[in-house]
Amino acid sequence: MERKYIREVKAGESVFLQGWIYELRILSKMAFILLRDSSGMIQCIIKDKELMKKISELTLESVVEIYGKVKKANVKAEFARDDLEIEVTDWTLISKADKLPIHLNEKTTTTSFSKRLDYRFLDVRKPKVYAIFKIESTIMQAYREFMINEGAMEAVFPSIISASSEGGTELYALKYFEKKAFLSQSCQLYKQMLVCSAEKVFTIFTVWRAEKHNTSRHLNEARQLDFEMAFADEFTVMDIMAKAVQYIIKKVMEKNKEELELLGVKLKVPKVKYLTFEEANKILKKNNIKTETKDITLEGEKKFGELFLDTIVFVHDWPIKGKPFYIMPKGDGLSHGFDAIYKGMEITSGGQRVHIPEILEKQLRERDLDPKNFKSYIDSFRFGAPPHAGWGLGLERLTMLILGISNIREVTLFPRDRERLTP
Ligand code: AMO
Repeated sequence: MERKYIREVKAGESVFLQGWIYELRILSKMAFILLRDSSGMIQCIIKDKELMKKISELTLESVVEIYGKVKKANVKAEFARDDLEIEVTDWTLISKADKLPIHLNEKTTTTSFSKRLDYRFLDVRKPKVYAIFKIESTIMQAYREFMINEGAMEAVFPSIISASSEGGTELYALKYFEKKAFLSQSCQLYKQMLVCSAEKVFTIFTVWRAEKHNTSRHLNEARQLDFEMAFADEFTVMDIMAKAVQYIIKKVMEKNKEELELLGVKLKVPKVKYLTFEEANKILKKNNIKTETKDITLEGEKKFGELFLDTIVFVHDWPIKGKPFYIMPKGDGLSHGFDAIYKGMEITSGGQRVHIPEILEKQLRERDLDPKNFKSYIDSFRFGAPPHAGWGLGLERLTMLILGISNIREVTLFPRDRERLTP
């Protein structure tokens, strides 16, 4: 008999199911199993004397195969299908689970977050945790879809690099045979090199930042949704970024209705607002929020979340002092760089890039970086380089903000932070 997923079963049919035991209640003459597979959960009832004989072998999270008849029912168990149950005609234990180190069924007891992360491979079996990663999967798929529809080319870039792309202090150094190398902080230099041929480029890229502080919004290993486009300035790509995020959120609303309901999240497709850095700071001052000359403070980002609900706030005309060497200067101390703030947090940095070698060299020197270490990158703009612009959007930041989750580790399957290197 062909295996059926729990989501597919219909009243009246005989089915063969495979899955994990989420809940187990053994009475003297019958047993109730809540069986879970990747598609859902269903109540299974064992009544037959023969089938009850070895029932004590079963443990929570053991893997079983169940044959049974699907019956209409009115099931009250949380997470399980409420309309159907299985009358078991046969079952087999496939893989017995040891005593669980964390509670998956948190009806009465909860587990600390740190311990949950120690056993993340089990933690992800909890319906609400699983829902987060299903949504994150939709976010990545929707991003790909959007970019493919835009006519962008997906590319992969190296994760071992020879020089910093985002400032020297946050690098993980490693030995590369006789040379010194680093883990990539971004694919910035490479996406720019490719955009000079491919015009529109995107990738989902893992970045490593050796930031020492442990905060609820930083990871030492994070993912970025990157985009780069030729013959474009910052305004062209801010518009594309807004549309990408709107598309992603629409897809999550469409594809993850059940997960959003499970997590109690009501989503809205965000509006878009554009502010210059100066306008942004005026608004903050008016609201008694401290401002800085080359960045928006965390408090400021938070304030924008309150003032502009469900809105992507683009702050452009950013001071060049506050932007990396690859951002195009605009004169008057300003730049073609921008940040995007959504629900009170920066989700994206981007801008028009420098495609003129002399300006690049000057900006590198101004930041105490040696142009010699960037030779191949600078050279790539000597052979016909169009003006171009792009951005990097934090995947985990976007996921946590969409879901209203306050700690970035909750939306990271196997987070890497100051303390955590396993699992
Ligand atoms: P930036 O360093 O601002 O820009 O990163 C872009 C976005 O990536 C996310 N992000 C992080 N998320 C979690 N933990 C971290 N440590 C972390 N660092 C960054 C944030 C951030 O807004 N190359 C440029 C982008 C570009 O101009 O194309 C860059 O990396 O959401």
